[in-house]
Amino acid sequence: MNTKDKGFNTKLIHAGVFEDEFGSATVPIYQSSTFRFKSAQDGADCFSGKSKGFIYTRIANPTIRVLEKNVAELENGYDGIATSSGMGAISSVYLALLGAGQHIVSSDAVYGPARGLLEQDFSRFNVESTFVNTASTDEILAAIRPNTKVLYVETPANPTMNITDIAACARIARENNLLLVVDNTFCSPYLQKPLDLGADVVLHSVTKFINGHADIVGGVIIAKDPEIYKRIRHSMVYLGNNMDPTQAFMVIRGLKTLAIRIERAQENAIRVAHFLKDHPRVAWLKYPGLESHPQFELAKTQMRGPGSMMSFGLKGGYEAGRSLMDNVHLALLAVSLGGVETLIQHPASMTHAGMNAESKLAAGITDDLVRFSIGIEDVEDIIEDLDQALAKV
Ligand code: LCS
Repeated sequence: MNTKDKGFNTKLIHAGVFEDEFGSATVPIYQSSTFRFKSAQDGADCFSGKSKGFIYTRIANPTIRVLEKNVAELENGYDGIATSSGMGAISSVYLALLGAGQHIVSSDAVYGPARGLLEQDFSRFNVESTFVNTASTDEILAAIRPNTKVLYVETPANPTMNITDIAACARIARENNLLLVVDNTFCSPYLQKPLDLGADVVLHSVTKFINGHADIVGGVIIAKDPEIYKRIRHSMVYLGNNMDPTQAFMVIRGLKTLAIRIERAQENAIRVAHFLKDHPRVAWLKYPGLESHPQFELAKTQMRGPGSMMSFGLKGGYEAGRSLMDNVHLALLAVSLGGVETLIQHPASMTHAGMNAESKLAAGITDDLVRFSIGIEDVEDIIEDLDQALAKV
């Protein structure tokens, strides 16, 4: 079905889906590592690109292609590349777009290993990196060097909830001949479409909102330009960062409810944010849906809604936060985010523990910061759980 002119929810269900000979209502799992050629010539044609036939699952697979095409359509991109994990997506993009002697400017508050991979590993291959608060265009401009090739942005940033102006970054990227890569994990294409705002590449940890059920790990990359797409697919295939067909099936299943899950989680998050902002034990709260967020206006222009992620600190700092995390019953004390269940975690000692103390502080990942991913439970229950835990702090 051609879904190009259809609405977002219709695309979620039908984009990229092919009709098989049995009329399956859902996408079949092609759990095959390899595919038979019709003839020796057909095999040669598949390898040369003359034929579009499938060859080998690390390169491409019919089930995985459905997910890739679907997400590419949701993001208004040229095509998609599914990966084993969000880090598989990030490492494939770094490998494709950076080389020895080149430089990347990145948001300072990004998912810990996305930064660690540059600082600890790509640095060994003479790739330089600078981390700045990309919410400030001045900081970005000051960091750009003659050898800068990539501007990498996570917005809202994990876990500070800082928001970066994607359109402004796209202008900077164009003027300085850089590629703009946006990690859209915190929003999903339902809330934010970076390619429409001028980004060149968008990527996701589909482990989060896109799959949404805390039962698989995966990633996806979408490129706007065919040449860039080819470069990134090459690095995914050569690194072996591919997704597995059953994993793709699970993500396709989760993806169908993306919009209704996000609407519900966001509705809950708005209620939770209002509860927390007035609570006497809360020192600060950062949620893009509150006017107190420093980039509240920017969030309204580039995000369809404020989403369901928030960070806050308690009076009493880390000790108080730890007590809160130990006393919640409904919210799971766990890393990850974007699932149907409410999760709470402490970035400084968990997701971002790999960063050194100085970098954490500079990026605003303070010791008192507690991160909350609001799920789709009944909001009264989420608030009641928080309320009783806060009373024990
Ligand atoms: N990008 C963002 C924004 C993320 O939050 C994560 C994981 C990744 C990329 C990497 O994706 P993965 O390889 O795990 O699929 N974020 C996590 C977090 O905040 N807690 O646990 C994982």
